[in-house]
Amino acid sequence: MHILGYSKIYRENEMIYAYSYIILSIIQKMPEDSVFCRLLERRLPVSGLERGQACHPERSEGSRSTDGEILRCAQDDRPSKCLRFLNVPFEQDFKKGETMDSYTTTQPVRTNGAVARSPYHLTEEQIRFFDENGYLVLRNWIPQDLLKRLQEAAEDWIETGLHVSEDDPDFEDYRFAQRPSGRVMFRVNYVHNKGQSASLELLGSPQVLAVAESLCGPNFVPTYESMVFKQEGDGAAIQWHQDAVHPRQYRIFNYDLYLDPSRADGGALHVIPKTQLQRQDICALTERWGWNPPGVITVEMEPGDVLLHDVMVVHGSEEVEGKALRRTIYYEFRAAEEILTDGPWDREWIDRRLRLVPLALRRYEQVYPDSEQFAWGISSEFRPQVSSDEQYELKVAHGVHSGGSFCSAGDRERR
Ligand SMILES: O=C(O)CCC(=O)C(=O)O
Repeated sequence: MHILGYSKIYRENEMIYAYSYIILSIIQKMPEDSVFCRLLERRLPVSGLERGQACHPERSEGSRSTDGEILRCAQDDRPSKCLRFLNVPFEQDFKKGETMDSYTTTQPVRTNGAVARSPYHLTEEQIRFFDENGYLVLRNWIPQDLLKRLQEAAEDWIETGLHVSEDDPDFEDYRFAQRPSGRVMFRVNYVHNKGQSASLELLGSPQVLAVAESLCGPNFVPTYESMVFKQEGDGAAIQWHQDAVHPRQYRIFNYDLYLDPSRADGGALHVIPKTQLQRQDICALTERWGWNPPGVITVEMEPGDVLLHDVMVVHGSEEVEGKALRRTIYYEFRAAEEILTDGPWDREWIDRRLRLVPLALRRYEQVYPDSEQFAWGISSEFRPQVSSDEQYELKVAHGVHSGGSFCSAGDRERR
């Protein structure tokens, strides 16, 4: 009885597999322009705050770029991949903000029995989320006293930039753009040598360095430091782009600290999760979707919130009218091993950049002696010797940059 029952179920299952196999084979052989495929291909509506499943980068079919890759989104996957509907989770809605908030924490979290090394290190779950989606939000990450010092420093940087003379050696670090309304400043590069130590305190804080160590390992290198801002009333867009494109053997990320609120109706940053896996054809993406690609999220932030973004995740911000001041400090980090493997800088440059870390640690300890300090675990082969000329050490220029992906050279300059 038992054996008979079993073999009956077995036979039934076999029948189901056989039927499924036949149906799959038939679908597989169907031409992509068949009625059945076209029925499957019908785009689902993308509206309001809801977006479809995030995008999958694929080789371009209609791209103007010959060797380029194009963003294929789940909704868009269906036309060219008739069969994909069988295994692509389709139209898995999430609302703007939802994904971000569910991965927001200021608490140390236990994962797989392991405790994050400090409350400021990322947990395994957070790292996994970052790797899958290309971004992670850390809410309320920077303490109020440090935040206030940074806000004051930012005011000073902007004020200095507005009056800097052309013969100042740092003149080029204050970046301006020509808008219809006139010339506006939008960026300050190399913030550490701009007369305010708050940027160095931030760099030396465990809130920054533990995150850098979590994503880049002990030999993390602070590779860029700038402030990007939109002056009050300057609502110019920052077009979709990837900051830098690299072979992805290591993580490279930007640490974006918000000094002001950034809201959806005020030109907040848009991110297209999962686009970080390869170079994207930004022109094709922009042409096809404008600011509404499926899966896009809008990253609403409060002062003290931090967005970590993979330098290859596509991001940008829309033009808005009557926008409030919105300042973001961007620190980029790469592993020393990554730079040695992929360039574009050499070992001496890495050493100069690494010398910023002990300066920053010392400054942080001077200003916040009672706070938890970051224990720097850099390997001995990379540990730098700090010189006594602090002002000289504070600006380590690049000379050359890793190429990103933009739709036009103008966008590269504006970012
Ligand atoms: O702050 C923004 O709106 C975007 C800035 C940006 O993406 C960049 O400078 O690379």
